[in-house]
Amino acid sequence: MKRLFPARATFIGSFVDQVPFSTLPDVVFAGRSNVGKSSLLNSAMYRKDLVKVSQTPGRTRLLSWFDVDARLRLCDLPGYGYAKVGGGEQLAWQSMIETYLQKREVLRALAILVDVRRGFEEEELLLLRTCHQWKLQPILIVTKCDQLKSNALFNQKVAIAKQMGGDIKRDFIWYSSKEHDGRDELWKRIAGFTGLSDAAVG
Ligand SMILES: Nc1nc2c(ncn2[C@@H]2O[C@H](COP(=O)(O)OP(=O)(O)OP(=O)(O)O)[C@@H](O)[C@H]2O)c(=O)[nH]1
Ligand SMILES: [Mg+2]
Repeated sequence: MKRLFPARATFIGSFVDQVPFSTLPDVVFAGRSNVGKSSLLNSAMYRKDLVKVSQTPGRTRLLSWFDVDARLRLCDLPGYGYAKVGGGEQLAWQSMIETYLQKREVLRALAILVDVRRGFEEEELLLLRTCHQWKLQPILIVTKCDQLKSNALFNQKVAIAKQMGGDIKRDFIWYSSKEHDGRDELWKRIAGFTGLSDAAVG
C-alpha cells in the first residue's frame, strides 16, 4: 500500500525554555501524562524510537521537536495531570504553553490526545477553548483504541462523539500506536491545513 508522508523524520532537539526558530508550520501534541503522545509520534513518523518514551511519567518538562521532510515540525509537549506532581502543576503547564506557543505564527494546529477509556475531561476542554482563542486548528485524537474490544470501542466512540457534539468519522481520529490505526487519517488532516500534499513527498 502506498505510504502517505512522511518520507523522513528527524529529531531537532529538546528544549526547556525556548522554541527553536523556524518558518515551517508547527503541529504540537498535548495530553495527559501517559496518554500515549510519544508512542503516537513514533507511529506517525514510522519510527520505533525516534521519540523517547519516558520511564518516569510526568517528570519531563521538555518540548521535543521533530522535522518532517523539511516541510513541517511536530512537537511532543510534556504531559500534564500526573498525580504525583501535585497542585500547581496544571497551572505551570498552562503557563508554559502560553509562554512558548501563543502567538507563534507558524503554529497551525494543536493535537489534543485522550485515552479512549477516559475521554475528554476538564483539562482537554480547556485546551479546546485555547485552540478557539488562539485560532488554532484542533485535532482531537483518541489513543489506545486497541485496548477495547470492538463492541466496547464502538460504544465508547458513540459516547465520546455525543459528549463533544461531534461526528465519529469526521471529528475524531481513533488511534492505536500499536496497530498504527488512524495514521493515514492523521496525515490527511495535517496535510489539509498545512498545504502539504501527498504527491510532494518522495
Ligand atoms: N496498547 C497500547 N498502549 C499504548 C498505546 N500508546 C501508548 N501506549 C503505552 O502507554 C504508555 C505511555 O505511552 P507514552 O507514549 O510514553 O505516553 P506519553 O503521553 O508520551 O507520556 P508522558 O511523556 O509521560 O507524558 C506506554 O507504556 C506505551 O507503550 C497504544 O496505542 N496502545
Ligand atoms: Mg512522552
